[in-house]
Amino acid sequence: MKRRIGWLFCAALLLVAAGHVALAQTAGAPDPLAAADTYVNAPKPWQMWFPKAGSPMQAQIDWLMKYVLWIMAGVVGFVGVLMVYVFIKFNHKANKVPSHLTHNTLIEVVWLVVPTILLAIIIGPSLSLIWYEGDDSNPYMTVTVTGHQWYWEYNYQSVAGLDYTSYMIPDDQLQPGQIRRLSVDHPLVLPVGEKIKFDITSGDVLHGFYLPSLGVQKYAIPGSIQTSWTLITKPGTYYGECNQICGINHDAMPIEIKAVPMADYLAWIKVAQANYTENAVPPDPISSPRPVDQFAEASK
Ligand SMILES: [Cu+2]
Repeated sequence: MKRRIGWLFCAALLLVAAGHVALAQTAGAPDPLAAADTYVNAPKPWQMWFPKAGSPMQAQIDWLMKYVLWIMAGVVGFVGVLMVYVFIKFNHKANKVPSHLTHNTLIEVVWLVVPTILLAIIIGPSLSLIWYEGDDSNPYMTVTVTGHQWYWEYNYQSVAGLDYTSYMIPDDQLQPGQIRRLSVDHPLVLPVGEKIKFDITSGDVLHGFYLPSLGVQKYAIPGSIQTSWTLITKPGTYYGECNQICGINHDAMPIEIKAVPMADYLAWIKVAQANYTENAVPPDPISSPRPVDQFAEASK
């Protein structure tokens, strides 16, 4: 009897495993998101500077940040050297009789003109970048991004009915290859080389749609739509986070983007329409990190 139950149990396990494999491969078809696994742009421990730019916008932000940083380094270095010089040359011991000079036309002209030139060479590229960031005209497609406590919802305006939620994988359910606190159940899938517009809003409180490697950072504000855009240059997996303190599980709403070539994106749409739309905006998904226990803990 025991042996029979054992066999039955094994058979059931095999059936479940086979079902999972079939689901994962969607009836033997190649995974349309495979191209995104070839390059993973995720934060590293002790990382300095910005992540590697995945879009022209982030490349320009990175360039401007370093450009201003070097100008600042020059100013701070010059003022530092000047101060050390003054401390040594004009201190009480070295310079017993101070000068009573109050005006020097040349110095006054120089300290007005030089900072003006510095501000002018900073404001030029800054304004040009602000205009570039603001130009979300003529996108290939638009995705409405809605922040919720505590998950993201993606609505593809150009694909009827494609509206799904994206939850962080809880630590105890991570699979090999997934990244703790960054991987999600249903990533945002986008084609590479195309301009993608984001309409960003919120269903409850303030959230922040922040994609550091793509140069996107906008608040998600209930009752209003902020727009941004991106153009991903290379197939890969890109990550972001909600960066507006939005409640107890604020840290549990990462953004995972799978950027794939256009043909793969179109293939994925078919898979997503078949599998995602019936699960669209589930009221209580299993992978949802539940705040209930934490509230109970806090009120003990
Ligand atoms: Cu949030």
